[in-house]
Amino acid sequence: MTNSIWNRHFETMPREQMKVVQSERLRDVVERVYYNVPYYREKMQQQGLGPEHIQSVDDLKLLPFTTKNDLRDNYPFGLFAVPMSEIIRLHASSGTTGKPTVVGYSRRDIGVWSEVMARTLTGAGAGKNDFIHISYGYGLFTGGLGLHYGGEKIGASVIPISGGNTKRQLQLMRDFGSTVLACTPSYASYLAEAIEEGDINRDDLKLRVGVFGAEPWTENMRREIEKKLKIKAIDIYGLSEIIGPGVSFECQHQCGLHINEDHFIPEIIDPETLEVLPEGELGELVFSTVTKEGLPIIRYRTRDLTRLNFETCACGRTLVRMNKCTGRSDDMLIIRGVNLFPSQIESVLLEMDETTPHYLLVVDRHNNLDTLELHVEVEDRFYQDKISELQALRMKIQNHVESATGLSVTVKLVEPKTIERSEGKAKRVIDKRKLL
Ligand code: DLL
Repeated sequence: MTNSIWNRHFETMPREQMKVVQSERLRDVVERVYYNVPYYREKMQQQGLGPEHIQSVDDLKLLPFTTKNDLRDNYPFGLFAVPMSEIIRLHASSGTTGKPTVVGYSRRDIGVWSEVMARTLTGAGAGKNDFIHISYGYGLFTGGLGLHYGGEKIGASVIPISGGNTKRQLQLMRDFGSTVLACTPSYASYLAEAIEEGDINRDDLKLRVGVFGAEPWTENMRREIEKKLKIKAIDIYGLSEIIGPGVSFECQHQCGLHINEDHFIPEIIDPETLEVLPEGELGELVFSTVTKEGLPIIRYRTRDLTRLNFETCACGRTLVRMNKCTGRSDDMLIIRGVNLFPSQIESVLLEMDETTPHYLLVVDRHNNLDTLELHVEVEDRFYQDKISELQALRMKIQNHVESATGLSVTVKLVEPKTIERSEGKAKRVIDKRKLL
């Protein structure tokens, strides 16, 4: 089961042939949005473009970009390309401000979604004999139902437990003999912690693999989860605007996430100049969906930063791979002129024995100067130490953060288990400057 491929035809297709498939599908989607979505027609007309100008994937760069704001401006259904009678599902992702982004699926779209999720789960080594414990939220968030349909498609026994009530989660995981855990990496590490403390031992569980995504996580965090839960931790990536989970997935080799590029064509652009970057360079990931009917989307700017690798993987898949995303062009904080990704702080904390990866960054501004405060949970056994030792630890963290990021930070040590745990996406930053 381990090295299976769900759709050998598309997942191992020679790259030249993939380009032909993509070009054909691109011509089709451009025609569909041009004639069915006034927003796209107007934007293309403004640039003097008609469907006839887009013949192959090489012409993709001529098309205008789409952003989250464009979706909000057309809230709720303005970018849908089929009548509402053809839409059988709606999901929405909460924005940081204002209106949510609404996405709609036709019956065929749900089929495509199940297909790409079947590839994802098969890539993780799951099959029909597995029990998939889905702790991603069910509801408007795409995580729960996305994994659900994929799990059913591969014939696994799906457990739609959704989030919440960790004690019960562990109990059912043990009683049902769950083998695959699907949740955010932060919830996986929370579960690991709950196992360390609770009545259910790791050895009472049959877990062997985790499919984790929906938020950035580092290699260090992967190692930590793999060690504590004794599983293989697989990274899965996606976003509601493109389909939900199922956009890309790691295989057993854990060396980049295979993009389902017969459905979603990736590009990497410079987020400043918006130029397409040469192969292999780091930049912002942009996707065009070429098979979606309900909400086809052209050159969607994800804000996620990564690079692409076009080499065939050891697993045999020819699908282009993206690197693990550890940052977004817009969750990047700029503090006193220095760029900071929360994942940099996480890496520092994971490398120290005395701390846990649970932290909160509080950014504020006093007298026009940015301030950065880092709240860190200390491992239980260290928290009992003398004040002078804790003081030394505080200094040590400050120094490590400073040398890793070039930023001075005020560290506040907090008691174990006092930083709020998340069952969904972790909240790591409070930026009070935005409220000014
Ligand atoms: O998070 C879909 C999803 C559900 C993916 C379950 C994987 C598993 P949104 O809520 O629209 O959709 O958030 C999308 O989350 O642009 C990334 O910034 C981030 N993200 C998703 N997966 C990963 C990942 C779902 N594996 C946004 N690594 C994306 C890093 C991720 N960031």
